[in-house]
This record gives sequence, C-alpha cells and structure tokens, in this order.
Amino acid sequence: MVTKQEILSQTEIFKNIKEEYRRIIKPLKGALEKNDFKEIGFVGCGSSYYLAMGLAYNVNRLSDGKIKAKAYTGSELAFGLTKIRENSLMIGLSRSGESTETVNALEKVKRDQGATTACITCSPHSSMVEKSDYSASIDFVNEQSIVMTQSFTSMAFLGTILLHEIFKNDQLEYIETTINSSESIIEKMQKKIEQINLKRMDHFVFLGYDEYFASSMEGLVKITEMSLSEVDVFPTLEYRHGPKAKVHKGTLTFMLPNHIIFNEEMKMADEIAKLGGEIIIISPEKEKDFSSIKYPYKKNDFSDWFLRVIPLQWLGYNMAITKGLDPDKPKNLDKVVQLEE
Ligand code: F1P
Repeated sequence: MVTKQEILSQTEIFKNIKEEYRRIIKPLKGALEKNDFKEIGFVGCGSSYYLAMGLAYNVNRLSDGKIKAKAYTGSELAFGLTKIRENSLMIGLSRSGESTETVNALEKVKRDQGATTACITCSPHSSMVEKSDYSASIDFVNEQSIVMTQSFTSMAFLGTILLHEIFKNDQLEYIETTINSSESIIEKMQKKIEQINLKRMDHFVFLGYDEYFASSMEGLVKITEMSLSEVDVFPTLEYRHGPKAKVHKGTLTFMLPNHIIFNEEMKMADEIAKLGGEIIIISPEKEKDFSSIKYPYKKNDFSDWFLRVIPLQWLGYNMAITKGLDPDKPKNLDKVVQLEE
C-alpha cells in the first residue's frame, strides 16, 4: 500500500524539507528579491490547482495586501480565457512538471504578457523546469502513488516557508511548529478515524474559509479519487443557505474553522449535529462540545492550511478500504494528464 505509507510518512518529508530548504529555494528566492512584482499568480491543475489556491490566499494574508496573488487553473490561462496583469510573476505548480495545461499556461503568459515564470515541482528534469525562468525542485519526493498526498503537502510547505521568510522573517519558528503539528495531527487522525463507523457514512462535508476552503477542496479531490464517495465543500456559514438540506445520519462533517469567526463556525457545527450529522473539528483552537483533531499550531496566520488536508487524505484512504476499493489503483485516474496538441 504505497498510498498509506506516503500519507503516514509526511512528517519525515517535512523534516527533509527543513534540511534541504536553502538549497532548493535559492533560485526562486533570488527571483523574488531581484524584482518588485506587484502581482503573483499561481497556476496548476487538479490537486495542484488547490495548492495554488491555498498559496495565493496565504500570500495575500502574509503580505498584508501589499502583493496581490491569485490562483489560476492551467486551462484558463493555456486556452486564453483569462489574461493576467503585465509583468507579474507566474508560479507553476505540478508534481510531474508535465501537465500539458500548466506547462502551456506558463509559456503563454510569458509570450503574450511578458510574465516572469517560475515553478515548484517534485520533478527536476521536467518540461516545466526546462521552460520556467526559475525553479524549485523537491528532488527527494518521488511519490509512487497515483493520488497526490505528500507531494501536495511538501510543495505547500516549501512555498509557505518562503512566504514566511519574505514577509514575516519567522521561518525558523514556522518550520518547527509546522513539523510538530504534523506529527500531532498524524497521530490523532489515526485514532479519530478508527473510532468512526465508516460503513455508516455515505456523505462527507468539509467546511472552511479562504486557505481552509482550499484544504477542503483538496479533501474533496482525495475522497473522490480514492473512495468515489459524495462530498460537499462550502465556506462554512454558506452551508446554512441550502446545502444543509442533505444532512442525515450518514453525514460526516469536518470543520476547518479559523480563529477570527470560530464561534460562528461552531454554531454551524451545532446546526449540523442537530440534524443528525457527525462532526470532527480540525483546529488548534479549543473545541466546544465536539470531537476534534487538535494540534499545537498557534500562529493564527492560516499557514497550517495544508496540514489540515492530511486527515482528509487519511479519510479517503480508509473510506476506500471500507468500500473494498484499492487506493493504489484509483478508478479512471492517470498520474498526469497530458493532452495531444
Ligand atoms: C496534476 C493532476 C493530479 C491528479 C491526477 C492528474 O498533476 O491533475 O492532481 O490527481 O493525478 O494530475 P501535476 O500537474 O501536479 O503533476
């Protein structure tokens, strides 16, 4: 079971990133220091698009609005649906470095709009690296699984350390607290999910805002790819405005609350519980009356967003096993989508 092993070994990978960060990030950091980009775009497909979304939200937050960041799907840029501002930095994200739409998106924004291009990948010898002006390759993450798990979190961690270094100068503290939190999450999620009767569950709901919305969307992709189950994702309080009609005894909800409107989000959890749904909170905050996966991240900057994906990966894996599916062989899924041109 490569997927299982790759989900459970993410703390080890984070420790390697800590050791290798300086070497890997040097060219990309140099690009950011040399230029005064007013806008940074992140582009990717599939899971790498939700990675783009989480990183873009976090740039906006950590730079206090000084830099505008936005996430793009590879397709909208590659096929010319969306135009970006002149002279921005576009960072491609891709495990394989070979997703056609992502590679083409980078080429197009450089050619048509004078963008500087960069990338973060796990494939140092890929087309994306070859075609980008700057690159950061996590050359020791060689994911065997078709489903992206540790490649996702390792690219997220690497990128977020850089954001902390540039905007907050607290990268050392950030690295330590993230590694400790991942250890705690991985230990607790195993116990928590073991306690749930997954056979009873046929509907999953993931709720959160901004970076935590990106985590939830990546959770949706994991549950879908591995277990072919039904998942809803919404900004938390939006769940009241219609979607909660679906809640029943087979509904398992993961709340990914933030410190700013935590109490309001807990009211939403109350409502779901009253309708018969089961709730688990993933948060460093003290939970109310609910079951939770709690961990020691205290920075209140949403930079722990990708850690919250890990229990959702684990849920997807366990749900697949419960349904008699093989998570190493997900249905109708290729490791990389390459289009004929
Ligand atoms: C992106 C991606 C994966 C998806 C599938 C196909 O790959 O869409 O997210 O799970 O394996 O490819 P990449 O551009 O990050 O290599």
